[in-house]
Amino acid sequence: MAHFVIGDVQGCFDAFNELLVAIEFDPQSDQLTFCGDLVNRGGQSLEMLRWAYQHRSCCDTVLGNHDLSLLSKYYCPKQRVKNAEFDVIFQAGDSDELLAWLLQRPMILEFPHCWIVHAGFYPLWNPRKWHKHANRVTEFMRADPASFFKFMFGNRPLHWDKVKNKKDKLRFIVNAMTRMRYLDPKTSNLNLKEKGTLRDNVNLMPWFRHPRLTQTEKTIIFGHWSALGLYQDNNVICLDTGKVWGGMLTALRLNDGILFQV
Ligand SMILES: [Mn+2]
Repeated sequence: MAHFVIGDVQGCFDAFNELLVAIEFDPQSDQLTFCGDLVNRGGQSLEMLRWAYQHRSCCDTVLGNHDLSLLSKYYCPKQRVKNAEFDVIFQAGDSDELLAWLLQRPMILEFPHCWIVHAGFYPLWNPRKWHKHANRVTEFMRADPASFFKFMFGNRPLHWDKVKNKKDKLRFIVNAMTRMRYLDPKTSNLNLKEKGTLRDNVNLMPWFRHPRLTQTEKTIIFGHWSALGLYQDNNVICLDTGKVWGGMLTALRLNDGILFQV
């Protein structure tokens, strides 16, 4: 049995199928975990979501910011900003089933040797807290999606210590887990604006370089940061290789660490 982790597909379903061939994926015996952002911008979000749902017995995903954006447009129709690719999903006969499945996906997943999260792990939380905070979000979101998505968007607060109420808390957790790339090295505030390569932002600290994260008991596998691309350090692996921006789609076989790209 092989277990593969796949980076941000973002609706690039043709490339995803090529990758399945390259990794010789067997749904009968293999397992597949996505780093989130299954949908948006690639043009085939419905196909991708449908595939993931139909293979839910052997496949799972953590939620990414684009997945949350799709859910927010579904559960808060009044907030809908135009997105033709999402409209295709809403008009499909199976959209209710697909979105209900997506809403039940976790924010983080833990396996014997790794954690999987869309953007990263906020360094001021320990692994026990990561789970606790991830569960807070999923519990609230599943229980009352319509009110959750009304306050989920926004950049503030930038630091966990600045959290004043429950909404702040949930918004901060979502931002840390699905949007974070850089931190201010002095304050550890989230920087949710910079997206560039490590060389473009030498005055900022990538979240995984925070002193509290230089040693973790498991490898942290994430996506979201296409400018970082395929990145492996001692305890972190980024698998977002920017397929939707003309780059590659990447799979990591956890059994032996072999990478596959199309
Ligand atoms: Mn993302």
